[in-house]
Amino acid sequence: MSAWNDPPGGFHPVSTPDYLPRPQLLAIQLQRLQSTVARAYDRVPLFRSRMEDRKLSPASIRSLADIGKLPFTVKADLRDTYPFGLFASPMEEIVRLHASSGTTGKPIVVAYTQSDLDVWTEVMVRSFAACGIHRGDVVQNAYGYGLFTGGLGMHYGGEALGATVIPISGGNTERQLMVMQDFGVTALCCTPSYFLYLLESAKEMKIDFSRLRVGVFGAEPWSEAMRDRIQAESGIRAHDIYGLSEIIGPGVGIECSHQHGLHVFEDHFYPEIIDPDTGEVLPDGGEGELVLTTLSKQAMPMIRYRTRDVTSIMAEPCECGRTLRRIRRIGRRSDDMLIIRGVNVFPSQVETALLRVEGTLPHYQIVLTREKGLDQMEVKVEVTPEVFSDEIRKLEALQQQLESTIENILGLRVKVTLVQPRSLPRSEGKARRVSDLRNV
Ligand code: DLL
Repeated sequence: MSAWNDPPGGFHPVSTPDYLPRPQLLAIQLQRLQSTVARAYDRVPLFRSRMEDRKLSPASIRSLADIGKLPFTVKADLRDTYPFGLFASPMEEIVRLHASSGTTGKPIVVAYTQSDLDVWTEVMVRSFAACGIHRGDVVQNAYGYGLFTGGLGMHYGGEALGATVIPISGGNTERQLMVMQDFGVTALCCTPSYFLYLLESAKEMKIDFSRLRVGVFGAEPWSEAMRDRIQAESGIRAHDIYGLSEIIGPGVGIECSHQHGLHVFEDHFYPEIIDPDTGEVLPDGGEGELVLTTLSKQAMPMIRYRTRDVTSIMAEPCECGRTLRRIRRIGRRSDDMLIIRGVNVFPSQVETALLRVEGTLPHYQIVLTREKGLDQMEVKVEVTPEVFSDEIRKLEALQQQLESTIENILGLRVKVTLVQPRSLPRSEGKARRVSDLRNV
């Protein structure tokens, strides 16, 4: 790691794997793909049975193109094998667990060996370096610490780079701004929407953070227009960082100084783009769903994981000289997952919560708005006619019960509004449960 710890000026990017000649990179990918497939086949019953169904064995993978023969893995597989069914390492070798939203009441669980954590730290070091962050920088990490991968993933990367990391975690805007000003913060890690909120609050509080130079923003989609606004209003460089728990966490891909597509750390993650309807692999440049295969993960190898994120591969070389291919910024998903203040939410989770509480009808509507750049989520829920005629005290108790049940499942506090029976719009076809007013 010494090359990445060098002080500014002495930094030698050419010694990172970001600049490997493509043939060398492809050889590493093939060798790692073969050992990943062998590991998954030997140790994970679900992968083995799916491969056997297709009359495949690890020996069937002779070239990188052979990856197309392998079955996909989807989020439901993590749910169905909850909590530990996809682990390929014994518990004694697993040193960390994280979790992310599932589609119902239970989260999905992901595991790391020490070697997996080392890989994660390495890709985060390479991500920070690509954003121009180095030793001597003061990095405020406002991603949530805990089961969410944002906090700890960024944290260890920042420390290994040699930067000064402030593990402030999310929330408490006034304290964030005070720290930013008083500690001379030069780099900030948080969701882009939270940064907009910080900007607004800083203006109101007349806080000066002129030393801030770089933002490492991700965990939710954000547009080029939003970047322009952030950069113009704050004078910083705003970099997009992508990742997901199932694959590792933040650090799957990052924008370099050219801010034109995210370089994927292809020596650890193998990207493909498929047509979400047919599963057919699309050529470079075609827009579709990103599918990722881990190439070095031990505790939880993922074979052809369907991310549901829609993007395309940009195969043309980047001016920065990195040989890692890029993906376009992710603007949308091919499923109904919502991202509210960086938290993943499936409407089906809200439904699960409502079904746990008596007195409500399974008619609900999720309304999303944005106030001062911060996402707000309201759930309108129809109550039964009996409950509706109850006294106000009982209705208030029901509303509070719903808010805490939803918070338990989503990990997010939302506003619940009880409405009269039959007052929400009904649709004849597919129910339209989400009204997204964030960008209108
Ligand atoms: O959000 C990991 C992360 C933390 C990434 C901090 C970047 C920064 P999950 O909670 O598992 O992991 O959510 C993963 O969030 O499949 C995308 O839909 C979305 N997402 C993550 N980064 C971006 C991004 C983390 N830069 C899901 N642009 C992914 C758009 C993003 N969507």
